[in-house]
Amino acid sequence: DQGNGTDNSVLTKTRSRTQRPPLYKVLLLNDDYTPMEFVVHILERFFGLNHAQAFEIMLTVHKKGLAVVGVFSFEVAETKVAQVMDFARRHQHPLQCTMEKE
Ligand code: TYC
Repeated sequence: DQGNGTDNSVLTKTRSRTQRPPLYKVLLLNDDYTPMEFVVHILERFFGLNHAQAFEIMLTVHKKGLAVVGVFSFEVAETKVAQVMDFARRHQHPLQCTMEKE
């Protein structure tokens, strides 16, 4: 006791919030020209999806206009986008891939 009338039995704990790094969604956009098989190939090659998963996401993009392919740290998302855009450009397909903060 500090002898000054303060209640030493009351302890206040401040809960510290765990810091998590921001995550980024990688999005694939539809277009009228990129072949479906090419998109499936990209999803298998750069996102480690099996053929069925890749086909399903490709079809979602085709029907809805876009889909989230995966969620990653900034650096990984940036790398995936660059790999997809580079591969599409080298094959002269207009496929677009972007990222956005979750
Ligand atoms: N719409 C394209 C076609 O009919 C297929 C396609 C799917 C293109 C997904 C882009 O991200 C894409 N050939």
